[in-house]
Order: sequence, then structure tokens, then C-alpha cells
Amino acid sequence: MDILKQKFAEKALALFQENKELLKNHGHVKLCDVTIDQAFKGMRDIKCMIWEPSELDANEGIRYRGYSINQLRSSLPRVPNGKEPMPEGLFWLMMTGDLPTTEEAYWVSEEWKKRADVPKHVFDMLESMPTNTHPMTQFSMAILSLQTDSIFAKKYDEGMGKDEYWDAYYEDSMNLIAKLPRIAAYIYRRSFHNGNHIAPNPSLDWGGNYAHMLGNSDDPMFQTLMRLYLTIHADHEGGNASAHATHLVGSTLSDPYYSLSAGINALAGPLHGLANQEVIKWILEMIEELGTNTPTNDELSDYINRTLSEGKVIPGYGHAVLRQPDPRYIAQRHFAEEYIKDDPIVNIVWRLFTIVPPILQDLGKVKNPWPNVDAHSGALLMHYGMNEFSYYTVLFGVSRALGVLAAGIWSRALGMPLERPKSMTSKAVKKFLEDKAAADALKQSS
Ligand code: CMX
Repeated sequence: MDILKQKFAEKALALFQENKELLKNHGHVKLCDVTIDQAFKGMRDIKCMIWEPSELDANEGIRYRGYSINQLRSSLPRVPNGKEPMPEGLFWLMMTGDLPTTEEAYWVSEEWKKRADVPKHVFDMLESMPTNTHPMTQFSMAILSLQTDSIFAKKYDEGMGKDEYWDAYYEDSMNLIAKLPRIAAYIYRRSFHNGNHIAPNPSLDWGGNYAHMLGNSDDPMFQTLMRLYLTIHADHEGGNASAHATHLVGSTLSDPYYSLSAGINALAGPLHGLANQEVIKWILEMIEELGTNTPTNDELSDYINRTLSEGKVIPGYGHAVLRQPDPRYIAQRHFAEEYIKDDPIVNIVWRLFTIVPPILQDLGKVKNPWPNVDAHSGALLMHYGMNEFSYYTVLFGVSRALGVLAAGIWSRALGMPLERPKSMTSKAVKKFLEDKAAADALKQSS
């Protein structure tokens, strides 16, 4: 058994036993009540799901196994002379709950290199699609086309027992994560660089090699940015749409390929991951419309108000859970403050931070007027020459795979059942209220 699997097995078995006791003694205790508002309005704040790799606090932001983004940036292993964490180390942390040593992070890196070969039929499938197919469509289809190699599906077919699920899920997940940079870079090069592909560099780590295969920048800082990017987008607890979609599909015992492909489809929505392309599109349209990349504050305010008056949202702002500026935004801003000086788009992003929130606040309905992760990422990518914004969400997806697949392995190890919440019709809600009013009246009269 490999070292990560060994460590995971020890932790997972212990938690499985603990949870068994917890459910036996406290399974009937209520975690929260559900209001009609919550049922109609996207199930906000309903605590009804277990997710091990990370937890989101509305004010502090995301913590992976208890570590904030800032703590991870200083504590996770790095490549020699590296300035940002290796995503490999984050995966180890999400899987085991323990910060890895540098050797352990490198072990993950080497393991993924061994598993990185992509079967030819995946490239053939991509080549059958028009090159102007949205990169997220290509990405989801490529992930699904790898399902031919699913160990979980094969073993299930052969009758594997429940206690073996997590092992097969682990193998598929490791294989899938290992192949994602090659597939994602292939999609980028076929869509935007006439199919001039760049061979992987086996001496590089997972994030560095992805940056190398994208090939849009010779600046070594682009590799550094990729490591940061792939670390901060990896997970955002279980309730967000991409994580929840992956989790839901996995709960049917669909294998990791089906599950991640579903999660990527959820990420492709403009209210979720696609917001990173929408932000830059919106900023570039503004520059075009105003005829300047150094707009005045009044010009920025007018543009924001025009967007709102057209019934559109301001992309990159607001969040379903967060109520403060997103620490993932702040981390990217710190990166830019340190390494990127005087970039006009970065400057616009920073100025929007002061101008958008009061305007959103004045609407009187927006619960969080602050920027989220997507408000900053595109400006950094553009700085390093990656101008093709329809590709941006693929980068998010490569990173998100780390968290949702780690969570998937945990779900199988903890014996999570089929997810099946109860729905109601609007009519049934009205009937419920009528019955409740009648029962209350009866109680009062007696
Ligand atoms: N611009 C304009 N209006 C906004 C807004 C924004 N950035 N954020 C919220 N609102 C509006 C909502 O559309 C809603 O309006 P209606 O009542 O008329 O429908 C109202 O304010 C209340 O919404 P909320 O409770 O504050 O926010 P939700 O939890 O419903 O939605 C989110 C959260 C992210 C979908 C929303 O803030 C939004 O659309 N933001 C812009 C898109 C974006 O950046 N998405 C990326 C999120 C991060 C990620 O997943 O990657």
C-alpha cells in the first residue's frame, strides 16, 4: 500500500468508527431547522452534509483542515526557491488532515507523474470537436471520456465489497488528477494556438508542468502564479455547486470520472466558476466602451450602474456564504502587489474594490458587496499573456478537482449513502401552512 493510502486508511478507519458511535448516541439531535425561505431560495445555511477537506466561515473565509489561505501560503511545502505552495502538499493535507513534509509533497508529485499518461482516445475525442467549442465543454467531455479506464466501475462490476470502495475511488482519483494538466493544456493549445502542443516536462511539479504546457508565458513567475492559483481554488467546503454536484453524483456510486465531469458542468455556470471569465470580459468591454484603460472614478461608477440597470450582476462580487472580502481575492492581490507593478487591468481591479461595494450596498438587497475569488484571477492571467478568457474556468476546474475528489474518497471511506433530500411542491407548502394555522387555532381555542 502506498504511503498516502496507508496514512489515509488509518485516519479513515478511525473516523469511520468514531462516526458510528456518534450516530448511535447522537444521531437524533437536530443540527438546524429549515424555513420556507431556505427551501425556496437555494437551501442557504442548511447544515445537512458532511465534508472533510475544508470548512467555510462567512467572515474568515475558507480553511482547509483548519488552515487559512495565509497559513497555507507560509506552511505548505514549496519547490526549491519557490514562493508559493505546491498543490500536491494541499492534496496531502486534505486527504490526511496533517501538513505534509516536503518529502511527502514530492511523493505525491512523483506519483502523479507516473500516472499522467493520457489515452489516445481522449485526444481523438477532443479532435472530433470544433475548436471553438467552449473550453469547459471540452474539459468536461475529456474527463468523461477517461471513464473507460475506471477502476471503481470495473471492480464494482466484479462485485467488490463496500469496504473496498474507497481504495478503488482513490486509484481513479489519483489517475484522474495526474492527467488533468495534460488534458487541460491540450484544450488550451488546440483552441487558441493552432494545435501547437507543448510536451510535458517531467522534471517539473504538477502546477509548474501545467504552466509549462500552457506555454503562454516564459516568465518563471507564471509557474509560481499557477501554484498559487491551483492551491486557492481547490476547495470551498461541500455546499458550493461544483463540490455538491460532484458529491451528489458520487453518492450514486458513479465513479470519479462521472462525478468530476458533473462538478465541472456546475462550475461552468456564470454565477459560479464562469464568473472568472465574465469579470475580464466585463472589464475589457468597459475599456472598449470608455476608450481608456485608466477610467475616472465617475466613469467606473457609471459603467457599474449601467450594468445593474440592464438587469445584470456585477461579476466577481457577492457570495452565497461569505460576508467579507474573500481571502482568496486578498491572496491574489498580495501576489500582484509583490510581483506585478503598474498593470492597468490589475489597477482597475483594485479600484473596483473601493467603488463596487458601496453601489451594491445601496441596492439594499445584496448580502455581500465584497469581491470573491473570481474578481482578481483574470487580471493576473492577462498580465502573463493569457488573454483567452473563455479558458479561465478550466484552470479553476483543474484546481477544484483536488478538493472534490479528496472529499469523494472520504465519502466512500466513511460509507456515505445515496444523497436524497426531500422536495415539496408549492401547493404542498401552502397546504402545510393551512394545516399549521388550523392546528394553532385549535390549540388556542382549547
Ligand atoms: N451584482 C448585482 N446583484 C447582485 C450581486 C452582484 N454581484 N450579488 C448579489 N446580487 C443580487 C442577487 O442577484 C439577488 O437579487 P434578486 O433578489 O433580485 O434575485 C440579491 O442581490 C440577493 O442576493 P444574495 O443573497 O446577496 O446572493 P446569492 O446568495 O443569491 O448569490 C452569487 C450569490 C454569487 C450568485 C451572487 O452574489 C452573484 O450573482 N454574484 C456575481 C457572480 C459571481 O461573481 N459569481 C462567483 C461566485 C464565486 C464562485 O462561485 O466562483
